[in-house]
Amino acid sequence: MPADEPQPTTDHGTTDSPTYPPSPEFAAAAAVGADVYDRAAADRLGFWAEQARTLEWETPFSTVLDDSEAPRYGWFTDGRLNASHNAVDRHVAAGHGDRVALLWEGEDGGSRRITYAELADDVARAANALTSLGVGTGDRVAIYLPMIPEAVVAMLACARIGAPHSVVFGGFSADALHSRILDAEATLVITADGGYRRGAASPLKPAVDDALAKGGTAVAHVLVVRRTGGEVAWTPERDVWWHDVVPQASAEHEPVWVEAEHPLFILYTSGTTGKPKGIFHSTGGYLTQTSFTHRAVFDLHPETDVYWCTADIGWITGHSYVVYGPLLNGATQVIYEGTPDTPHRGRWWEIVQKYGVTILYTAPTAIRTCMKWGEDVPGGFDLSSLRVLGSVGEPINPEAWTWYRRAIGGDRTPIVDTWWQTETGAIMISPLPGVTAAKPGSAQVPLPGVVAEVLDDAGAPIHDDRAGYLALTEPWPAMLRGIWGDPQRFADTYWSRFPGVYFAGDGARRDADGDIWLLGRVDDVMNVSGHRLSTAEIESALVSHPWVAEAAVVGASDETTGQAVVAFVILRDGEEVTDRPSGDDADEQVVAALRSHVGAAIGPIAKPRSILVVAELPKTRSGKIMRRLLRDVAEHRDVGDVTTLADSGVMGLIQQGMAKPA
Ligand code: 6R9
Repeated sequence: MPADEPQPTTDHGTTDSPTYPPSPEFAAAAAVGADVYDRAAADRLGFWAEQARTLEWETPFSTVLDDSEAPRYGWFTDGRLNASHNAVDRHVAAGHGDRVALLWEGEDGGSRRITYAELADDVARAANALTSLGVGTGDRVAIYLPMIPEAVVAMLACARIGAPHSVVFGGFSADALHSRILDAEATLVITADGGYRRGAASPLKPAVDDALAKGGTAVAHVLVVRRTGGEVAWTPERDVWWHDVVPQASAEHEPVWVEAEHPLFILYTSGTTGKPKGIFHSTGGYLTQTSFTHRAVFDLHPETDVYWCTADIGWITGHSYVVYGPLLNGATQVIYEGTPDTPHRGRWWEIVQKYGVTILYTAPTAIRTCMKWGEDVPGGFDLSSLRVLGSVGEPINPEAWTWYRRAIGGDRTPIVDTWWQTETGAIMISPLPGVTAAKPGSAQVPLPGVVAEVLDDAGAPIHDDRAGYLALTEPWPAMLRGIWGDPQRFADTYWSRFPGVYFAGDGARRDADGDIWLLGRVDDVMNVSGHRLSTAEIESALVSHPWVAEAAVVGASDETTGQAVVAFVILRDGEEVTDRPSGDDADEQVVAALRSHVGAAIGPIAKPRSILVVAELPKTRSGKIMRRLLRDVAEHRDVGDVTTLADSGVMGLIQQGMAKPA
């Protein structure tokens, strides 16, 4: 639960920072004009109903919002539709079958071009194959794949038969995969032999084998895509090659029409406790808002744009703005399998040039990394096709914003800084590129149909630039429908801080122009390179190691990754610890072992940047670890008020330890 006062995690600008209005030409041709705000304000539910009707419904809805079981809101509840029909078949039926849906670029230089008609066939075949493997409507399917076209096909095939997918990021470990498979009671896992990362084939299937060997799961089959051709261990009866069942299946498939509230997917995200939350989303409301926001925020013109979102499908951005949003709008998009610096640091810009990318959506951490590599890297490529740039995942500091606009956008492109969360399902706060005069560092205004406030401790709205808590005060179509299997945690986490109002967990302030500036998380969730990590989850991974007695983890600000994980550990003494290194470099060895232990328990992204072995942790008299002080230490600041510490001497010892490199 919120522990600290809202605090800025990055430098941010001020109300009198320069603004960048859209050019008159851009504004005149924009997909959405300024009038949309007034229309939505005049009739919010009518506005969302109008957006929902841009989808194709098998049974039209008459109810827009059902708030009878709030906060478990329902949208378009009496309508029926299918997500894959709307994302793919609909465009083929409308005569756009020959339009390219996916321009896939493998890290190893391979590429594939898939039209909407081909995608429709692939999805139908995969849906038939899933059915033949015993997956029924309502069953959960875990997807653990690299960024290859089959990942998109797999998600849409699940949606086609009404089987909620649970995509697990390919960088997560076997342990993390196991707990997610268990929690969702998935009956099928879709994976690949491996994928290409940093110039080499990196295996995936062994993690699935390890996860399932831990036992307790309901998994009947593992469907395996061949990507790298590497050796894989095989469990007959259970394991099935994708190429043995999908291409052979019929391309005829009647979609399963589901109720608007039918769960489309579960996606696990970090919360304030050690156990990740299975956020689940509906079908009708989620599709309505992802398609509207994708069109409006990126000014999408599907006939001419080439869109590229660099997110992995393992995160919500990959769900909403690689898979559902763009495909619902019939966009042509690039999907890239690998890392930005393989085989060279200009790889992204080479891709922009090769495909004539017009809209690019990425994260501040990537922008800051490119800044570090230098402007001459993108300068070596023709980026003149770009016309809209987007940012997501964490606050973007004005310096990075300005660099992005100049070095990538040729000082011409609008930038949309989009605030949203796994829980919100779709973008909530963002400029509109053809309407808003952009202010570097501020996500600015709630989108049409969205109502957000900055609240003080007592829940009263703040409009005078003071820091407070970001809250969403009206329900929205793509809102999470719950935490899988844990309605109490859903109510406690989001709806109890300010009763009846959604508490986002972010600090924010609203300036005199009414623009919102995000200040970072106010709870124990860290944001590392735009990925959410929980301090508690990493702490419990650390204490699961036999050498560790106690651990405290904080997010320290980091120039490139936004925040970095810094851990403080107390080692266990006693006779049972026999294998701990001793000698001169004992601490280094311990630290290395603990870092890889965290990597194995959660995934490489969770490995602490530094681990400090300490004798004591700063605690209040009630025994609560004072993370604020540890953050001060990790960020090399003078330690503030220590009067509530049970033992005020402990901070001196910890600071001495921090002085030497960990
Ligand atoms: C989409 C996504 C959500 C958290 C959120 C906030 C941070 C995301 C931001 C931003 C400032 C932005 N966040 N976008 N902070 N400005 N434009 O990232 O979802 O992984 O669930 O993270 O990310 O702290 O609460 P998710």
